[in-house]
Formats: sequence, C-alpha cells, structure tokens
Amino acid sequence: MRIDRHDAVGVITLDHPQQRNALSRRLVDDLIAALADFGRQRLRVVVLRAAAGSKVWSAGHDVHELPDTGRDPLGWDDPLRYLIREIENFPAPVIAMVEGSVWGGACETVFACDLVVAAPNATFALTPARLGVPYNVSGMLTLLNASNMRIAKEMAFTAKPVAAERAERLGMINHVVAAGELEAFCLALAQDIAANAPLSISVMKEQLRILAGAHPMSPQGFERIQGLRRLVYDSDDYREGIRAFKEKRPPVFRGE
Ligand code: YXS
Repeated sequence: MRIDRHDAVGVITLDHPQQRNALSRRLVDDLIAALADFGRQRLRVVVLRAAAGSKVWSAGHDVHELPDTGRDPLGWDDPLRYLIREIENFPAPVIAMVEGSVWGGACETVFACDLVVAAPNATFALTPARLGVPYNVSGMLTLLNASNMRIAKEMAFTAKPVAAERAERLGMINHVVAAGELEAFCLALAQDIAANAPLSISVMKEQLRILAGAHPMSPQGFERIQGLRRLVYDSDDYREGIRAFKEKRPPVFRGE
C-alpha cells in the first residue's frame, strides 16, 4: 500500500496484486492507520485507489481469514467491519477511485466511501451468495443506501458484476471517467472539495451518515436476523463455499 499527499488531499493506493488487494487483516490495519494519520494531519479529502492499470481493484475479504463454522464471519470485530466504520466515521470525504473489478466486501468498502469515480472497466460484484456467506445487517444497509431494493436484491442474489456504466446510470457511482483521465479528475474533484469549508462538510457528512443509518429495527427483529445468519454460517454450504474457493473449483450448494 502506498500513501501520498497533495496539499490537503491524501491518497491511499492499494498495491498488493499478488493477492488481488484482498482485504486481509494486515492490509485493513494499514488502511486504518493511514486514515488515522490523515486525520491527525487534518487532511480535507482522502482518495482510496488501486495502482494504475489494476485489473482488480480489490478481491474483497481475505477468504483465507474467514472463520470456520460456528463463528460469525462478519462480526463487529471483523477487519472489514472496522474498515467500513472507519471510512464512514472519517471526518472528511473519502473518494473511491476505481479501476478494475471490485468484489464482495470491497464492493461494500467502495459504496461506504462518500463519492465513487470509476473507469469504464470497473465492475462491482456482491459475492456472499457465491460463497455461502451470510452478509450482515449494516453491510446490507450500505448496499441499500448505494442503490435501491431491486438493484440490491439483484446484486445480492446473482452475485454478478454490475458494470460502471450501468452503476452510474443507476446513481450508484458519481462519475465514469476514461482511465487515462481518472487520476486527474479525482484529484481535481478532491481539490474542489478541499477548497470549501471543512467543518461544514464534516458535519454534513456526519448528518448523512446518521440519517442513512436511521432505519428502525426492533430488538426481536435484530435477534431474528442474527439467528438466521447463524443457521447460514453453521451450514454445510458455508463450509462448501470456502472450500471450493480454496480448491479453485465451482461450489456445489445443497441448501443445508
Ligand atoms: O492461489 P494464489 O496463492 O496465487 O492466490 C490467488 C487467489 O487465491 C488470491 N485471491 C484471494 N485471496 C484471498 N481472498 C480473496 N478474496 C482472494 N481473491 C483472490 O489471489 C491470487 C490470484 O487469484 P486468481 O488466480 O483467482 O486471479 P485472477 O486474476 O484469475 O482472478 C481475480 C479474481 C478477483 C476475479 C479472482 O481471484 C476471484 O474471483 N477472487 C474472489 C472474489 C470474491 O469472491 N471475493 C469475495 C471474498 S468474501 C467477501 O468479500 C465477503 C465475506 S462476501 O463474500 O460476503 O461478500
């Protein structure tokens, strides 16, 4: 991972192509440390990107770090959950600059950013159904807030990638920009934001975060969801999804 600074704009570049920028605990710890450092420097915008020309922006949660059955794979302390909260709570806008394919938890990471600017080759795929993973409530809300119920269901149920052009047309991302102009476009957008009042922007970001999360859910409703999720991460299908990934073969799900 690389860290750069352009005046009041910080840039974090994912650069672990061997594992397709999988969001391992180590990579997430480095990301969170970089955000904290940018916060201490009171930077006014952060751009989160992959190395130029990346075919994969990020392959999502590190599958090798998904727990065996019997433990929630996306619990509060999971690295991915930490990363999402750090982005949402960062006191300045975070711009996701996307080239290449985005998978699973990385898709949620991009959608948790405040703005998304993508190259035409970018795609976004939500993959729990491909692995047999029970996504978690706040993750589903991130997806719902980034799209709408129909699109959220299509992405969650098919696990198929959505192309940048369609994502822009659906309002899921802000801009599609030619790969050769993407970096300049994002830095110019960041400088525009950095020239405005940071306190005003910070409080509007926090208001929108609180409003986006203001969905009433009864304690019984939450407990029911957690019980259903446990049935999934305790299932043979959950084990099969992870095993199939590691064995580099298509999974065979039996619904048990
Ligand atoms: O076999 P080696 O050691 O060379 O490593 C391979 C892959 O195992 C590794 N890799 C990953 N390692 C851990 N976690 C991952 N998510 C992951 N993805 C890839 O990177 C090396 C190169 O992979 P390879 O040969 O497949 O590269 P490719 O260029 O042919 O294909 C790139 C991808 C991204 C299309 C392909 O690697 C892929 O489909 N990866 C899995 C994408 C995915 O399903 N991600 C979801 C992860 S689970 C998650 O995010 C949430 C829990 S959930 O599922 O709920 O959304």
